[in-house]
Amino acid sequence: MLILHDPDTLSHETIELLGSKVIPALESPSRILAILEAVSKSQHEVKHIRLHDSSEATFDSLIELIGQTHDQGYLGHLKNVFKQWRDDGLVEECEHVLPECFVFTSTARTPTQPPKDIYARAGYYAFDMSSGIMNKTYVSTMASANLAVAAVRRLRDDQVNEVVALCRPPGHHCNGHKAGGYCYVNNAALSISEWRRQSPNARVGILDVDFHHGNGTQDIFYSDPNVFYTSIHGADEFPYYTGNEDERGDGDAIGTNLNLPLETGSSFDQYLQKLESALAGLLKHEPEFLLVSLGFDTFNLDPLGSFKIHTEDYEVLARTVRTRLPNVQTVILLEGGYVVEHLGSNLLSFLKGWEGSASSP
Ligand code: Q9C
Ligand code: ZN
Repeated sequence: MLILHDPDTLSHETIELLGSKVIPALESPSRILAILEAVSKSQHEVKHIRLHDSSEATFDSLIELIGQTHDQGYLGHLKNVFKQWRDDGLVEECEHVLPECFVFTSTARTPTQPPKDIYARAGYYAFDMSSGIMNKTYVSTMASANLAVAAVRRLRDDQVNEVVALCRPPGHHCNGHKAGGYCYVNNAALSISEWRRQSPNARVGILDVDFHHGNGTQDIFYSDPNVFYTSIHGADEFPYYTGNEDERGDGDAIGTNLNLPLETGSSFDQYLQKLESALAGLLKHEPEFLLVSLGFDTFNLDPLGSFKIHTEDYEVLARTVRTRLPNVQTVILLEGGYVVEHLGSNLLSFLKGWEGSASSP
């Protein structure tokens, strides 16, 4: 299978608040290095893409696509905040911007303008403290986003049925206005925007199998009847305030959002029952394009997840999906997964199940 990587995705390396401790973020460059190491010893084809060396036209069209989802104030913040803090002497070159105060609703109105205070802006454009911004965050985020776009171009140009993009940072927690959960640009939304450039009215399916609810992706497509979003995630886990079954979409998109929270500690058999519901929903939507948000934090040893899923289960997961939705062109984007030593084998297991099922170009 074709796997896309951009070396600039490795530059972002930040901190997070976990419990009461500020620690190096679990979402680290070593995740991608471990995957690259594993796939280099496999039959899969890894293609290195370098946004950095791309034409101005490529860069402009990327910015245009990102602008369809993310607001300009937010994007300007991502691009400039580190330098602003640096120029003001608030951080050293090797340090990180983290928010200290978030938008809250005890006032009668929600703010429509970014706050003037430079500290407050960090909280205006984020919803948690696991989305630090450092010197290279913008470069990596753009490289990651570009992989999501490049994957769709490959689907179309190479006439293949699936492409994997080793996105990093991940994307599914951020919406158009706020970073959070290690995410800065919603890569899934970008792939879909790129798909829609050629098929504006396409019916699209999103299967989110990261351990966490993809609140950002849900937000972005909540009122969009053409996009069916479904997620299997840990119940009552991060991001805590979203992911309930009663979130079903808005207006004429009611019924196109399907949340399937699963008790912490669940087995793979219990997981597969939820997967059946997810697939039934997707099949009914009849997507011409499928986006898989693939997280390996469902793995039994993951520090942030709590499902009892093992390496060989990913093969079954992938086969189950591909058998039910054969021949639908699919982009698979990497989201979370934090046991670095097992990421490679987990991905290989998933790809084995995917490729071993009925699907031919
Ligand atoms: N006590 C992704 O997997 N911290 N993001 C959670 C739980 C943030 C996960 C703390 C976890 C973000 C893409
Ligand atoms: Zn996750």
